Amino acid sequence: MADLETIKLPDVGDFDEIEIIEVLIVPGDEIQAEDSIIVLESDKATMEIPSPQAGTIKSVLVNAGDRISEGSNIATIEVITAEGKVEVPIKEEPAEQESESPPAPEKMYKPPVASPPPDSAGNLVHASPSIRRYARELGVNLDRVIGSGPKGRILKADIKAFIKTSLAGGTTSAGTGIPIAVMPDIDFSKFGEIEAVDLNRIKKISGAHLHRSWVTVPHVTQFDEADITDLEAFRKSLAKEAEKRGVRLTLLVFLMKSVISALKALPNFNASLESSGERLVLKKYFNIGVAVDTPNGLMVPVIRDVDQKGLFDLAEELSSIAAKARDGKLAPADMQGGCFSISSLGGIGGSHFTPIVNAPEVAILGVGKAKMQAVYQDDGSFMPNLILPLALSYDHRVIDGAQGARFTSYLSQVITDIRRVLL
Ligand code: CAO
Repeated sequence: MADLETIKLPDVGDFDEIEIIEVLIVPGDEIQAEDSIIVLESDKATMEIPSPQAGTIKSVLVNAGDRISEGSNIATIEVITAEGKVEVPIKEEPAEQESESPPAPEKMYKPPVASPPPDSAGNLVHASPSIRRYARELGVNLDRVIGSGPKGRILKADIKAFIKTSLAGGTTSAGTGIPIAVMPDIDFSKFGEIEAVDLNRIKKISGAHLHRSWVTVPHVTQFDEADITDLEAFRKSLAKEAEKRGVRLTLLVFLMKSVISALKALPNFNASLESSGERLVLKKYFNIGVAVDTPNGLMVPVIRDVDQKGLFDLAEELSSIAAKARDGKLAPADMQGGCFSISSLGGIGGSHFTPIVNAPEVAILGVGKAKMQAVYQDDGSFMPNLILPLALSYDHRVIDGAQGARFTSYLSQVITDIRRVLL
């Protein structure tokens, strides 16, 4: 006996109108319970929705790009009942498929990628079924292709470019024209016990972004220090007031304000270079990206209009956006519109490090952990002062070395005497 049932979107958590980025089934597919049928993209992560039952897909009621909510119809399925197996149905053509994409009626949810590496999940790759089929036909492992489409989606052109560079002597150019030898796959199990773990989606996306910035932006990092003895005393004097307001006033909010002063004094730092490399877009607004360490990896939410906000408001916003990042609830808009980023590792430890510019921004400030140091005074004595390590990485196409040093000197002066933010 076979029953026709409708598969609906179950409760997927605190989401409404969530976008389908991929449909993994076509009419005629015979699937098992728990086989993935569609892929949804929430604010920051993808979710595969499994079929609750085994059977044969009769019709697919959604398309990639649709937005659906709990209870929305996804597909109809002829389920196998206890009485017997469903008859193998005559395969239908999909009702509404992309013109290029009526996929072969083979199962699309577990693509047999040619020679996949042992850690290949295959199913987290952002690519339409037709692109998956195209890749399979050409023996391309999609895990290795960097997507240039919206949200990192892999396009046909990306596969062609991948094949081209692979054929050109096993080299890849990361889009730069610079041949780079491909890292060979090594079987590390020859040397000892290993475990291969898939990178999550956030790591894959941020990794591709960081890699692009690293190879396309000529970086220089300028190191400096700021004496935060007075600032720390001031911060502590505000601790009670902050507590009453229910916020934690950390050093970072003072640094955000100080950076705004420096951006106003040196406007080339609040800019982006057009891709032609011929024009600089100067920004008249002051949004700061803050690197947040989350269980899923690095995320950089943006705090808007920092110039117009007070310390307590900024502290509140920083803690709520950092919590949102850690809970995986950032919306794409929360990470857009940044002018300059700060990566503060001071709460963790370490001194100077070289942050990677968060392109298309042109500079980023890396902050290390402040330490008490003996500082030479004009009268010949030494005083124990609290010294904060600063590192400014910048795009040398836009910022000259002299400007870089001016920025950190100016910033250091403002941080050392925070009253200067009023200037
Ligand atoms: N020196 C000494 N102490 C510091 C400090 C510094 N540079 N920066 C922060 N601290 C102190 C804070 O003041 C706070 O102390 P109190 O409890 O006395 O107030 C304590 O360290 C903890 O601070 P915090 O890290 O929780 O808060 P924050 O506002 O400084 O930072 C956030 C918030 C979200 C930036 C931080 O939690 C974080 O995620 N940092 C990691 C960023 C990162 O991963 N960067 C690398 C990106 S590249 O891979």
